[in-house]
Amino acid sequence: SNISALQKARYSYQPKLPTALRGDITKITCSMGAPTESIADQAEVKALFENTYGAPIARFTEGSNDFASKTINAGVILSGGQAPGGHNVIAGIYDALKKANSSNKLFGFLRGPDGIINGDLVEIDDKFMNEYRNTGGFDMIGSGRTKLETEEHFEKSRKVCEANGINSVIIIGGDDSNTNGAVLAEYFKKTNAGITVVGAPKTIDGDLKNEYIETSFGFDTATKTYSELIGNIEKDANSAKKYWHFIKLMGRSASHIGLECALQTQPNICIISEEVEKKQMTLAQVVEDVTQVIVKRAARGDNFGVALIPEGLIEFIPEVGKLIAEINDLLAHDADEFAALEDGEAQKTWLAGKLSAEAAPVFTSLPAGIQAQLLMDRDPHGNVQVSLIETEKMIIEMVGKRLKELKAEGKYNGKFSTQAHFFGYEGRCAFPSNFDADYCYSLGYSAFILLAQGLTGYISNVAELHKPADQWVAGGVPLTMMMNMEQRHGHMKPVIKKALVELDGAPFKLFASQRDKWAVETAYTFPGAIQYYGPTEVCDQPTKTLLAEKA
Ligand code: FBP
Repeated sequence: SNISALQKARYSYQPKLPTALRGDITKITCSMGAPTESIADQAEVKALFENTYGAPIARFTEGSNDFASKTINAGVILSGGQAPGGHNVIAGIYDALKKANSSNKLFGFLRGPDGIINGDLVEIDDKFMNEYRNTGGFDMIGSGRTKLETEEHFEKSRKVCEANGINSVIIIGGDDSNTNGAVLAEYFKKTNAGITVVGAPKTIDGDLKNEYIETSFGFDTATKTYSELIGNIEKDANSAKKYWHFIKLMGRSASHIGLECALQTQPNICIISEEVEKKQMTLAQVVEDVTQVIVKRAARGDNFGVALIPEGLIEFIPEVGKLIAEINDLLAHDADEFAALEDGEAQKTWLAGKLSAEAAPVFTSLPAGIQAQLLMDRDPHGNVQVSLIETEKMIIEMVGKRLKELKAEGKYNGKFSTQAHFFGYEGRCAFPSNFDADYCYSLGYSAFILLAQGLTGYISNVAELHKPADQWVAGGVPLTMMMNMEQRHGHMKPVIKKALVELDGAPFKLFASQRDKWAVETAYTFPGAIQYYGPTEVCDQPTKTLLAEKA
């Protein structure tokens, strides 16, 4: 069979629920708070969400409900990149829905938002569900990056739901997908479609968080997976003492993943993109900082180390960010001219003639390989695909060059042998940690209660996550509350604000207070592999980011 021993054992893991969600599901009710406002641009957001704006925060308490007398048929969508725990959100919805009324049905829309638009769906039954409990990945129903955002999409979705008797939709996704979920909820309400929409916060990047959402699911498992590998590499580096390892870490934009991994493994270097931007650092300065750590360690005879580099770095170096924006514009406007160029060299020459006086020298300073990567295919939105750019190799090459100069000046006398790594996809589909398994199951369970209560335009919410699961506080938060207006493709749009690393936040401060020591000394820590069974302090710990934020 293709079922590993661990997968088999995980099938029987019973995720932990907050106390309020244990027991008889017909004895749970929502206590509603006061009307809410969006975090900014209240008048504009309110005008766009006439029917759903200002809804109260919901918290679950003991009471009674009419779930047993209702028939709820729900459809679930997995949207965007994989994140460990998605299947458990579905399991939480499924179990709550069947407990409330065994004739309720749960459908899975296939391959992401396309499933609801095109009417590709499958009914989930016990056997199908049981094959995916506590497993990683999104292979149960698939995912996709189509954005559910046009009126045509909404109308098609309405028809598909009507044809299948579906009266509730759950969107498991990141900030964009949940923003679109809010717009869909508003549309359904405005058109009296009788379909409610509830979201669940997903992304390994950890950038869907705010006052209410303490973390997005998947971040815990992904960072633990990367930290295991980083710790192992640190051990290897300190054993052989001959390599500097440069590790690029996934996370399209924010550096939460890098920061969390640094707190878990205490590497010599961890670049935080948000700090680079705040300090308006040039690429040369970033390279110099890294170089100086290598020089200091070499002076102690340590010609080895580990450096973490966030995937989004280059776009946060102001001058490189501007260069990329210029290239994006040029490629979009003069696409035909560019396509007619013969080869990479011709492309570079063409570009050199078009770039501004500010951007041209930045382009020239980049290693040839990176120059070529900046000219590669764009994503459907015309953006550079940062996960394809080998930033770790760029840093290695530029640092190597700088070290040669210092050597010639007699300021460095070490050896610089390197290894480059990229940790990304390997963290997105691991078996969810107990934390993510419990959190996701609770999110799914909560999502069902919200929609059974007839609430729409909400995101499922589980808080107090630094405490043991029985003390978690569950409920729902209206999506409009998390919105502000931002410029997107030339238009002002309501969006859920993306959370970047805050330089005055506790996790960054903790890192900043230690990093000079970690830079020079060898202070590595070795988290080891995620443990699913054993003592609580080994198996159920949330991330260091969460613990620092809630301390
Ligand atoms: P989501 O924001 O959709 O959760 O995806 C996150 C992510 O894993 C990023 O960290 C990464 O940059 C991107 O997806 C990679 O996208 P793709 O899977 O399309 O290569």
